[in-house]
Amino acid sequence: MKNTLIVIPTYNEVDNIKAIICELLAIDESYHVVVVDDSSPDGTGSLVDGLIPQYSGRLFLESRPKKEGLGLAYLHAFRWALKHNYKFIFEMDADFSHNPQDVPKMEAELKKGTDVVIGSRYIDGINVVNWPLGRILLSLSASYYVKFFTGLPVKDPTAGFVGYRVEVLEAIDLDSVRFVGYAFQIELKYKAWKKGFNLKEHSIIFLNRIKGQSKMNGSIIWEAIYGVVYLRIQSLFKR
Ligand SMILES: Nc1nc2c(ncn2[C@@H]2O[C@H](COP(=O)(O)OP(=O)(O)O)[C@@H](O)[C@H]2O)c(=O)[nH]1
Ligand SMILES: [Mg+2]
Repeated sequence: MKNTLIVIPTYNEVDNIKAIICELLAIDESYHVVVVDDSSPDGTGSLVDGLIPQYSGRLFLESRPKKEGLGLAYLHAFRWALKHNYKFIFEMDADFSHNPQDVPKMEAELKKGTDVVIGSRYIDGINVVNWPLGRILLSLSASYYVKFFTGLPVKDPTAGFVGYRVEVLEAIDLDSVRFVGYAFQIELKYKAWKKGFNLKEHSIIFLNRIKGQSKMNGSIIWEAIYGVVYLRIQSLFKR
């Protein structure tokens, strides 16, 4: 079984993607990266394509025809990862909000037996740098809201920096995952927890992006609000 795959979903990340790939692949020879690009108009996909010869066998590009949200991009990558026999699979943003140097520390948790390791902003206070106050409050309220409705014992349920043992992704019915934004992040953690896997939060410092634009929008927030209620109700019927 191959070792560790880092999945990076991209939409218009031409200013970030090369640097993050180079930094990740320099950390450990055993790391592989797959970029799932939704045909970014800024040429992110062709930039990655051009780097592939330099990192032959360690860097992969999966291109999707249109922008459909990061959830579907991740599901595509998870199916790809399962087919290619990776042991540990990471989710990570392209924009350096997640520090590549945290990957080996989080991977060490998986090696120690954790099933899902979450790069968490909220276990040692509030470790978010340069986000507007409104976004911090939104993210923190989302955390309390998720805890209240679902009981999920995680302080940062919308975190997008996550490492999974492959067994977790095998056990979750990927076809049943229905959300695409923050709700996607909540849904996967919730489903892993409900299946009895152990989740551990690893403290990280989250930096607001310096380059490129956030793709967050009102529909992502709305999806998270009703998504949490949906997950809770669905789990009542599944008992
Ligand atoms: N493939 C794909 N990637 C996306 C999409 N939306 C966001 N992303 C990527 O998901 C990551 C997080 O998105 P970002 O805009 O930084 O969200 P924020 O950090 O919540 O503001 C980045 O790497 C984005 O390029 C999408 O629709 N498709
Ligand atoms: Mg971001």
